Amino acid sequence: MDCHQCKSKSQSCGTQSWKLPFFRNNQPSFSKEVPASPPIALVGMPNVGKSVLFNALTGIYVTVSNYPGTTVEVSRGLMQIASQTMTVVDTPGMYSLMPITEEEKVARDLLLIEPVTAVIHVVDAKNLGRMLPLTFQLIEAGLPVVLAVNMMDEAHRWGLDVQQDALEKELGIPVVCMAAALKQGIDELKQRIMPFLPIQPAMIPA
Ligand SMILES: Nc1nc2c(ncn2[C@@H]2O[C@H](COP(=O)(O)OP(=O)(O)OP(=O)(O)O)[C@@H](O)[C@H]2O)c(=O)[nH]1
Ligand SMILES: [Mg+2]
Repeated sequence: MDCHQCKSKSQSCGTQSWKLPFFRNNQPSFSKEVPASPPIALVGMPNVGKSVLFNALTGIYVTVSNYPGTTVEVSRGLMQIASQTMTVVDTPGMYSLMPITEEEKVARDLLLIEPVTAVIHVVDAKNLGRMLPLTFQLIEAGLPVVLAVNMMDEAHRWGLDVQQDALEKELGIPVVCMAAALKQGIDELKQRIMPFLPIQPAMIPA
């Protein structure tokens, strides 16, 4: 069996695997042993809907623990995407990659010190101008960013719209317009994350 982490042909490269508890019959069937691929990280300013999106993507097996050496809580959960089980991490709200608070430092460390498979930058569609500078910082840091323009329901109520294609072209990254609280755009978001996954769908035996 190939190791998903280091691509070696050996049985084990020493990377960590999660052993999951048994699930009830009516719950989606995750493989019991999850490859320790780097997580997909949800980042963004406070109050933009990261945790609502985290719950919409995961919700089956979630752990909450303090980030090592801090009192900052970090939630990790599992998401099923293209037949793969990926870890999703919900980071504390951050305004910039140059941290001021302990929460921001944890969010920065989760992105820049630990490896990530993809970074979902969640922004409030009503305040794009205020939030895009962090998108640029994430892109400049070389991170694999997908922009989730959330709260489109409220933006529409305010008479605002977002030109998804134009934004995507300008930024050069995938952009998804969504309303996480209404579970709108979740499937499209998963589709746009797929190219970043360690194993592409075509490589998974039927
Ligand atoms: N109308 C609307 N409200 C949303 C949407 N997504 C999230 N919310 C609301 O926005 C508020 C903040 O959501 P959270 O998920 O707690 O935001 P967060 O980014 O995790 O905030 P921090 O943890 O403080 O950084 C909540 O009241 C949500 O119900 C959405 O798509 N539409
Ligand atoms: Mg939150």
